[in-house]
Amino acid sequence: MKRDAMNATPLRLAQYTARGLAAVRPGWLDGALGAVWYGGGTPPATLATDLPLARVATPPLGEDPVVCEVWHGSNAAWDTIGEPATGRHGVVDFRTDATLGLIFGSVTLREADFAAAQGSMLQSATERAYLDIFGLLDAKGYPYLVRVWNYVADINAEESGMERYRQFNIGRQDAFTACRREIVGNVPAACALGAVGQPVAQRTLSIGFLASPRAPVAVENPRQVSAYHYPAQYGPRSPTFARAGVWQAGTHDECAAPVLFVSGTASIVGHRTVHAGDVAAQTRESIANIAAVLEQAARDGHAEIGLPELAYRVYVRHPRERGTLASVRAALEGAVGHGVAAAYVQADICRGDLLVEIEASAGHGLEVLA
Ligand code: 3EB
Repeated sequence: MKRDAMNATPLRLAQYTARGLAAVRPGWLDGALGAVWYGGGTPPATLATDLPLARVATPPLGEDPVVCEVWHGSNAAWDTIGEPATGRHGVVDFRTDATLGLIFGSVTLREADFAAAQGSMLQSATERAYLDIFGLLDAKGYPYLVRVWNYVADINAEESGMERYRQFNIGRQDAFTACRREIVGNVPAACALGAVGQPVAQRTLSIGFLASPRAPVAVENPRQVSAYHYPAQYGPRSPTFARAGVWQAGTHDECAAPVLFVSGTASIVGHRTVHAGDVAAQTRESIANIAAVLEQAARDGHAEIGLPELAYRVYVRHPRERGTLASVRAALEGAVGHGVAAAYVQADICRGDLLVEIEASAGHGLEVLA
C-alpha cells in the first residue's frame, strides 16, 4: 500500500537482544533501512543479506544484552519507482528511503588492502571510505551526512609516530575538504570508537551513517570546546563532528518531525579530560554533558527533549574490571531511570584516559522500539 507522502513517517530505532531478534516475524526486517550488528560472529539469517549492515567489533556487555540496532524507515524502499533503493557505490553499501528522505550506508574496509602512499594505511582507508560516501551522497542527491558511527581497530595505538585516532582524523578531514564539505560549524554528529580484538593483519575500518537531502542543524555544548576547534595538542587535524545534530524527518516542512542525534559524549570539560581513572565520575560527567547538549538544543529553538526520552549506546573500555559495568549502569540509571533504553558494549575510547563514552538519540520523529 502506498503511504501518503505528505505525512512525515517516523524513523524507528529498534535495539534487539539475540532472543528479540530471533523472535521477529520473518520478513519484518526486509523493509528496514539498515542495521548495526555488534554481536560478533555471523549475524543471524533474520538480518536479510541485502540489508546494509555495519558490523562492529564492540562486544555486547551484561546479561541478555542488546546485540543489534535496526533503523526502520517508512518501508518506502519498496514503494519507490525508479532507481534501486538498495545498492553499492564504490565501497559503500546503502539503502534509501525516499519518503523519509534518508539513506543508511555502511562501509567495512580491510586496512591491509590500502597502500600507505601518503600517510598511513589507516589514513588512506579512511579517506577512501569518506570519498566514496560523499560520492554516493552527491550522486543520489542526499548530500548531507546526518550521523556517522566510526570504528577503528587499536584506536589508541601509536604507529609511525602518530596515534591511530589522529591518523583517522587526517583521512576524514581531507575527504571532507576534497568533497567540499564544511569542516567547522555545520558538520555531522558522530562517534569514533576503538574496535576490540582485531589482530593486526585483519584490522578493519567500519563505518555506518545516515544522510539526507535535508541538512541537519548542528548543536554544540557550551561546557565543551567544539571538537573541530580542539587545540593542536590533540593532533594535527581536529576531529570533524558536532556535539549533536537535529534533523527533520520527512520531505515536507509543514509536517516534518525532528530527530536529535547526540554524538559520542565523554568526560571532557573545555577540551580536557576530567576524572582520569574514575569510571563512575566519568559516566556522570558524560551525562552532564549530554544534559547540557539537550539544554542548548532547546535554547537554539529545537524541541525540548529530556534525558529519559533518549535511547543510549554506552561504550565501556574495561568492562571486566570489578564493578565497572555495574557503576556505569548505576550512574546512567540514577540520572535517567531504570527503564532507560541502553545498549552496553565494550570499546576503546579515542583518548587513552577516557574510560567511557555515551551516545544517544531521540525526538518526535524517532520512535524507539524496545
Ligand atoms: C570527544 O568528545 C570524545 O572523532 O568522530 C566523540 C564523538 C569523540 C565523535 C569523532 C570523537 C568523535 O572528543 C571523542
